[in-house]
Parts: sequence; C-alpha cells; structure tokens
Amino acid sequence: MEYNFTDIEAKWINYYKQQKPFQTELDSNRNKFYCLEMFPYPSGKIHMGHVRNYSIGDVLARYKRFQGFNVLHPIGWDAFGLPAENAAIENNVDPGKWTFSNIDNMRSQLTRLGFSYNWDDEICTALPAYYKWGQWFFLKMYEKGLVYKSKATVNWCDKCATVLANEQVENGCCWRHSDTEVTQRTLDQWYFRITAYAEELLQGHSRLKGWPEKVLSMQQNWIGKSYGALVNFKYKEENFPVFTTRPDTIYGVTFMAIAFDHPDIEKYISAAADKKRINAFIAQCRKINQNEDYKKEGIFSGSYIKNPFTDEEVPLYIANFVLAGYGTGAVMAVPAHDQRDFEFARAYDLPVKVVINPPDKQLQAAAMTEAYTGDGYLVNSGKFDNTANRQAITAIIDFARDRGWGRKSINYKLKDWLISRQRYWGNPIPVINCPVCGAVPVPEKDLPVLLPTDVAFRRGENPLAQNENFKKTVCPRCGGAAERETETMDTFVCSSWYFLRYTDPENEGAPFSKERADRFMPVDQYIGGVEHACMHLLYARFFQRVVRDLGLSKEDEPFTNLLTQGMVTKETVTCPEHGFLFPEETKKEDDKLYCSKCGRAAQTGRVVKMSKSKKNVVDPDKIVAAYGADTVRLFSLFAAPPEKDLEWNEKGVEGCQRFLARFWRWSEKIITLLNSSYTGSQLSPGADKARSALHKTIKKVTNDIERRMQFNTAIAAMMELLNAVQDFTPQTEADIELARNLLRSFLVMLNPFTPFITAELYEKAGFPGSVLQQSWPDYDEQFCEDKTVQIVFQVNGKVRAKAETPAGISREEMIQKAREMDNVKKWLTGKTVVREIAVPGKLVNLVVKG
Ligand code: ANZ
Ligand code: ZN
Ligand code: ZN
Repeated sequence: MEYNFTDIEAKWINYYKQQKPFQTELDSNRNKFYCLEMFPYPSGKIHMGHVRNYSIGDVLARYKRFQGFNVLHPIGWDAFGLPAENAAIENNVDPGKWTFSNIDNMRSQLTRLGFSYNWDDEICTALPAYYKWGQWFFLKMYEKGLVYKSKATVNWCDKCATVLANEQVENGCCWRHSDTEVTQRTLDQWYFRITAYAEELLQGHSRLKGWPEKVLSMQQNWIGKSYGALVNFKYKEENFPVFTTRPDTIYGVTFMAIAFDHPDIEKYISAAADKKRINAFIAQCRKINQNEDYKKEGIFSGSYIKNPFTDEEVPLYIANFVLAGYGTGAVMAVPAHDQRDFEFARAYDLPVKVVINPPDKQLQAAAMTEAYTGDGYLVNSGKFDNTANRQAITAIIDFARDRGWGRKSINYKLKDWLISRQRYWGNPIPVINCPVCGAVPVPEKDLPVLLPTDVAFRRGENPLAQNENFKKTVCPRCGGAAERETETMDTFVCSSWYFLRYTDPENEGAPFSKERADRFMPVDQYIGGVEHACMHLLYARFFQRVVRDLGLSKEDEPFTNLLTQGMVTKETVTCPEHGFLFPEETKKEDDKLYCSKCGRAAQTGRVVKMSKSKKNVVDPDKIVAAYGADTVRLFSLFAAPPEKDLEWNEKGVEGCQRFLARFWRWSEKIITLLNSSYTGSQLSPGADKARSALHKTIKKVTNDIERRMQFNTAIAAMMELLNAVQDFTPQTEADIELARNLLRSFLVMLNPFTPFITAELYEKAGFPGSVLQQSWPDYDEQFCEDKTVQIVFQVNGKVRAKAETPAGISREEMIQKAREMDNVKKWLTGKTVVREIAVPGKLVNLVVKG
C-alpha cells in the first residue's frame, strides 16, 4: 500500500478527538513537565512561524510523555487586542465575533497539525471566565499599593488612538505602526508598580541559567541599574537634586539641564526674559520622542543653579535630552567628560572645564574635539586633586554626605507599567469614579465588569467612553451616581499570568488554586519569539512575583528554560519594474524565472523573513494539503536547529516527504516479515549491524533532544538509521525479535516529529496498545560502541587507501596495516619512509622521500 497521508492523518485527527489522549492527570505521582509555547493571537490564520514554534514544543511534550513525565502542554488564545477593533471599524464586524471565528479557524488548523494539546482545557483571555480574574488581580494589587493612578506625559499613537507603554515605542514610532510617530500627551493613567520589583527582577537573572544570554542582557539593559549619587545643588535657597553616576566630575559642572516636562518647570522659567520663546521650545519638545535619534537642543531657562562644591553659579538650560522620568529629571552637565554635554556645550557656547586627566597627558579644554570619558586623575577639583577618579567617586560621595549635600544612590531605568488603554476590546479596569469618593475599586463580589456588546465603533474614539449604559453606575462606597472607568487594560496584562491559569483552567472560585500552581509551576520549557524579551517576559516575571506575594504560588520565576526560536525565512522574487512577485506572478523558462506581467528576468536569492509585503509567505493550509502535516512538521524541525533561522524551500519539503514514503515502505516490509516464522536463536551478522545502528541512534536522538533540543541532528540520525537498516533481512528467530524491537523503537522515536504516520504503522504492525502509550526506547551502551573503525591511509598527506579495522587496533598494527595495502605499497616503491604518523582510530600518514 502506498503512503496515503491524507487518509491516515484524517483518521488519527479523528482518533485524537474521540480518545483525547493528551489529557493531563492533575494528581499524578509522576514527575511533572510543563511544556509551553507562547499562545497565539487569533489573527485569523496561523503562519509558518506558528507551525515552527508549536512543532518544536510538540516534540518536547511528546518526548517527555514517552519518558514517563506527567506532561502539561496547554493551548489558548491571547484574544484581546487592537486588530479585532480595527476590523470592527473597517468592516463593521463585532470584535467578539471576529475574534471567536478566527479562533475556530485557527483551532482547526492546529488540530490538523496533530499537536498534542489537551483541547478541553483551552483558555481564551477574551472570555469573562478568564478576564474576571485579571480584574481580580487588579483589585488585589490595588490593595497592596501596586496599582496607582497618575498624571503623566505619555506616548500616544494616533492610529491606535491610544496610549502606548514605553516598551511599545520603537524608534519613536508605534510598534504596530512603524510609519506613525508617537507623540506626547498628558493624561491621567493607571500604572502597575513594576519598579517595586526592579531589584528582584535583576537579581533573579542569576538563576535563569536556562535562558539565552541575549534575552537576559536585554532585560538587564531595560531594568538599567546605575550606581551613583544624589547631590543637592541649590536653586536660590531650595534644594535642586540631581542624580549622577560620576560624582568624580562634580568640579567640572559648567551648566545644568532640566527636562521640559519637569513638574516644577514653571518656577524655573519664571525669571526668563523671553517666556514666549521658551514656551515655543517646550511645545516643540512635546512632539519628539526621546527613544529616537534627534538633535540635542535646549534653551536657557533664566535661572542659575549653585554647585555646593564650588559655590559657583551655572546657567540652567531646558534640554530635550533630559528625561523627566529618570533620576530627578535634572542633570549636572560636565562637558569635558560627557559626550552629550560636550556637544551641547559646543553648540551653545558654554564653557568646558577639564577635571580628569588621563594618566599620560594633560587635556586642554579648547583643543578637545570630544569628551574624555576614560579614567584618570583629578585636577581643578580642590582637595581631591591628584586622586584617581574611581577612588574620588567614593571620597566625594562621603564628603557630600558629611556636609548634608547628598548621598549614595541607585537608579533604575525601568519605569512603572502604564496599563490604561483607551480601547474597547480589552479587559475593563474595575474602577468606578465617584464625584464624592474619587476612584473606588469595584467590589470583588461584583466582578467581572463585563464588556458591553451594544457599542459603536468610530475611528479615534473610545467606544466605552461613548457608551452611557456601560458608564452609568452607582458608587459602591456612597451609593451616589457615579461613572465606570472606561479604559481597558493593556493586553500584556492578560498574557502575564495565563501560564498560571493553565494549571487550573476551569477554576470558578479563584484564578487558580495554589495546589495546582505548585504542582505544575514553573514552566519547565518555554518557547517563543525573541521579540518578547523585554515586554512579555519581564511582565510575566513581575506577575509571578506578585502572585507569590499574594500567597498563590511558591515560585519566584515562571520559566525555568527559555528557547527563542529563529524566524522562518524564504527567498524573495523581484521584478525590476513590478517589485516583489508572488510565485503565481512568475513564469519559468529554461530554469530561469521571469515576471509574468512584463516578461523581464526576475531576481532571486535574497532570503528574508516571511512576510506579506515581501510576497514570500507560504500558507500552512496549502502546504499541509499538498504534503501532509507530518512532512511539514518534519521539514520545519529538520532544516535548522530551533534557535536559528529556518529557510523554507520546497525541495527540502519534498526530501522530507520522500524520507517518510521510504520509511513507510520499509516498515511495511518489516511488518510482513514479522508474520513469517523462523528458527535459530543467534543473530545473523546483518542483524548485528542493524542492532548496533539502532542503539547508536537511540542514544544520539535521546541526547540531542535532552541536551539542547537539537531536533535537526536527531532527525538526521534517524534518516541514517533508515539507510543502515534498509537491506536488513531477518533470517533467524532472534533476527525477527530484533526486527520487531527495531520497528517499535523507530516508531516511538519518530512519533514526536511525525505523529500520524507512526501511529498508523504502529497499529498496522499489530503491536499492543497505541504508540502513545509506549515508553521511550532504551539503548544499551555495549551495542553503541563501534566494533570496527575506518582508517584512512595517506602517503605524504594524500589519501591512498581506506580500510575497516577492529576498533581497538594499536598504532603499530595500524602502521603495519598501512604498509600492507596495495595502493599504499605502490606509492612507497623506490622511496624511503622518513616518518610514520598514526592517529589511533583515524589515520596513518607515511612521509616518504626519494
Ligand atoms: C554628570 C555626569 C558626568 C554624568 C559625566 C555622566 C558622565 P545612566 O548611567 O544611564 O544611569 N542623567 C541623569 N539623569 C538624567 C535624566 N533625567 N535624563 C538624561 N540624563 C540624565 O546615566 C546617568 C547619567 O545620565 C548621570 O550621570 C547624568 O549625567 C545623566 F562625565 O552626571 B551624569
Ligand atoms: Zn499604532
Ligand atoms: Zn462615592
């Protein structure tokens, strides 16, 4: 029978539906393994990135099941978010309907691929059963002072018509709209106090041995811990505090700088001669975004600030490079030793004063073309002259402390997490605004605050704010008329604790029980894209700690091991006139590609991430229909190690399909033989070789999966195994026993990669139970050792012969063997051997002369 993947796969998908073989036993005594892939946003269709991500996770989950673990391998939907609402505005469809129908479609796509999820425990963040608990967390965090409301200058995207978190601003533009500049607005917003955990989040890194170094360093930079000092300069009689990492440069301050949106800015500009110009400058600052590369500009405020160390008065500038939210929102500027200050000083003709000289020379301020930021010895610094600058840091801090001018201080770049979004399709913030009592949290018994369904969508408006039915309510505290908060939470809140909900997805009385969370947390292996390094992964680590402090879990860290998979890429095809081309827009002649619109030669060769705009996407549905899910899974695991980019190419896919067809034919052959009868209790020599190939492969596949999830090399080993046993013909009773073991082990080993074909062949072979109930095959070390090794014989470094020799052969024996080889002898005649080089188990090189 031919390998008919369409029928086979349909049959086993149905089997999964009926038998539900991937249920997790919740109270098992076996060791647990929590395997988690980042849950998808239900955009409508899965893409190849999903296929890859979920195939990687599925191999591990199935492998761990075979290893006897009690595996939790859940799936769900990160279902709130803007695209649904934009669809509502553009196509007049209800965001809920849009989302849930997308989910239905994507669920059937994932089912078609045979992933070993327990679909009964699927979760969806847009359902009240889930988002109720997100509101509950908001209330608990509010009680603990981890939620607060504050007026602040925030990032605003016009296209999204909402506020963005700092993490959502990329190069000054919206992370969703790379063509839309983010502007600044001052709004009253809700925040999560993630900064309360800044130090703990940073310290936690030392325990995350199973995370990529790159992700940890991105988080470290994001948290941005700096050691320094807080020094009080003076504005008239008042303190004017600044944070500096370089107190050793304090005698070199020649001006001060303050953020345009500093809360006290009015005070400092009160003495200015030309307020109009200053206000114009401030207005201009509001437009730019500090994440971007912009020109450093400023304006004199009209005020002077006194340096307590020198009693000198220096001008205070309003400068666009000073961030209101960092340190104290003001800076002591030292142009001689800070590049930014240097450029500013040159641009505004401000003095440059050298206070640190490098060990080998004396700097002249006038001759400097850039700041000197290295180490050295202090000059022009009063009693600190000649001190090494590193020592001066501590000495100057102590000096300031003793005089009450300042103290040691630590600063973090991490800011509190702004969670308010002026959008409909999200989790409503459970707060009621009462004209008498102010912001009052919704009582727990009234949760969830349901999203209304009678809403109108218009571009640039918050639908909840327009909905009187939703807004109008009574104050839980005084009973008077009040209004609901009309903002919803950032969807990253929903994805910050979903992995905990998975441990107890049906709980109606709590977000999850502590017993269940403690049973399954932490996630043993988390798999997803590196783009989540700073947002999702940091937020989730924060939430896990909040959950711990609420007494709901004993774990500090949510994810023990993290794998960030590479991108799926594909070659692009471009026409000089028509740009990127779909395959359908090309024609092939004599193996060359042409644009079918204009007939010009098309260019290929550039391999980039699959994207609609580059017209190089492959539709999983089509590819699965053409080749079968097993082949698609196999290719996406075989073509590259998981953390590297995967280049999609049809030839490789065809190769994987040929392997499976060959595997099918071979298995059928073995299955037929299993039913014939033989005699003899000894293995025949051919069987001996097959046994050794099997054991070596089991060992390699096991190690490749265990150590670094090197699925590509594991698959390559199984392909070699098929070659090695291709011609194995059992001849004795013992051979047949081996053949049975070989086939069964092969099927189990291959099942995590290609679940359908292996299930079918297992059943055809008449083995007991189902393949899913088997254990991972063992290997016996004694069969893994090579009995023979191949030796290469060289004369003057050129390979002249090869031979199989016993594995333990000595140097002397190797050399003797070399001299006996006909083709070696030929090159030795008439020459003298001047040196004999032998590498045991590998090669002999005879160096000759004459
Ligand atoms: C004087 C100085 C001299 C500084 C020098 C640096 C070099 P990190 O390391 O990133 O924490 N700074 C302080 N608050 C700021 C704000 N709100 N906006 C912009 N810059 C600010 O940076 C700390 C340094 O950044 C501080 O040390 C301060 O400049 C500046 F040779 O003080 B420094
Ligand atoms: Zn946007
Ligand atoms: Zn009230």
